[in-house]
Amino acid sequence: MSLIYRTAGESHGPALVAVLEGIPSGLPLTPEDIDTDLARRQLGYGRGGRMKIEKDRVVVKSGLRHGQTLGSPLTLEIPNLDFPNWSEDRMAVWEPSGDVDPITLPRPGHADLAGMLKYETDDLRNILERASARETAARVAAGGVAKALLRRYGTAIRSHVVRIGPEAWTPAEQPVLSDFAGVDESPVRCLDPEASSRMREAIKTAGQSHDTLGGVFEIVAFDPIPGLGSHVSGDRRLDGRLGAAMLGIQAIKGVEIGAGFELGRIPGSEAHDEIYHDDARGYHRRTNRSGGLEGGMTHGGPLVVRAVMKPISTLSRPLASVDILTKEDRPAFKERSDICAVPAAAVVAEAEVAFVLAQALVEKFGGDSIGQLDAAVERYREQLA
Ligand code: EPS
Repeated sequence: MSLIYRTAGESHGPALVAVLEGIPSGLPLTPEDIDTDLARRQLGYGRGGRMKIEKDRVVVKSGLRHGQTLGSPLTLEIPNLDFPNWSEDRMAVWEPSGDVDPITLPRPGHADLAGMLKYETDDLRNILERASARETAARVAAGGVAKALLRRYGTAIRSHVVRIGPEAWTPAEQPVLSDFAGVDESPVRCLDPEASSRMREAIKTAGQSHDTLGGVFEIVAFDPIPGLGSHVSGDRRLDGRLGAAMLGIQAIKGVEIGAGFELGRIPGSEAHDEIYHDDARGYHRRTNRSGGLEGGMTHGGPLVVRAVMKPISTLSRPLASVDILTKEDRPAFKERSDICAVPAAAVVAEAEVAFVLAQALVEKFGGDSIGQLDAAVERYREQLA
């Protein structure tokens, strides 16, 4: 059995839910393993009014007893505290008591228009409620469980923002684990204080001009077990699986692993990470242009993934659109939204990277209980030593 998750839930519906299957029995979990990341996802300069309403906390509905997983499907629910404001009319689950105006002005860049054509609706709310990035709260909850599993085997996952709109900051050297200690204190989750202020200003300026901003973030997984993923088939290469996981996040339009697109510019003599060995460290590298993956497998060095998020498509000064009922030219509709959610997207991407690694871990080592998994990992580590 491999490890899978599914989410369900609408942005202004009763709740968001994640169901995970394949977590071995006996994994200890605490509420903090999930709630800490849920709270981190709500942060970041440039979020909208919704984040003042929601206090995302997990309610576990199945799969856990006395703080340990049972090996059965784990159901994680995050109630939408805003739902009572929508439950009678716009998001009534059953027939509403009065009329509800449909939304008919699709936003360029959003799922609205393609979704309306595909799902045969003339109320765009039927599409946008699920397309909303509010869904990522459920992914982060699932990622909290994956992180707890990985932590047991010494892997830690961190993220930082390296660009917001025109303002960029790239560290001179690949950051180490301790560099991330204060990253959540930055209003934009950037490791450099001076760049943080520039990024914050850029968001403020965008907000003042009724605009939105995207950006770039980087995820680093420290000390992955070597040999996760496989070179033998395309769908088992971790590069592809991580790419798909990143591009499956709302508004993500590009992904790089390690030096990424830069590798197209430099010669082979500068593009690879030379191999060394000593007794203390075993095999190691002095550079990490591969981003920790060779042949689609972890080699044990830090796994580095970067992704770009496009600017949010809900604009308070809307772009040109067409009314889907009358076909008249009209500005797109406005909905309460964020100016910039790149810092939050980085937290979501941590969860996705964690899930891909946890999946690869469970595939490689198997076992239905955590004791069986521990024993298999231990045997493998002895083989590597
Ligand atoms: C939210 C993400 C954004 C917010 C949403 C909450 O979703 P979207 O992708 O639809 O812009 O706008 O909040 C609201 C929909 C609202 O009512 O303010 C999130 O990350 O929780």
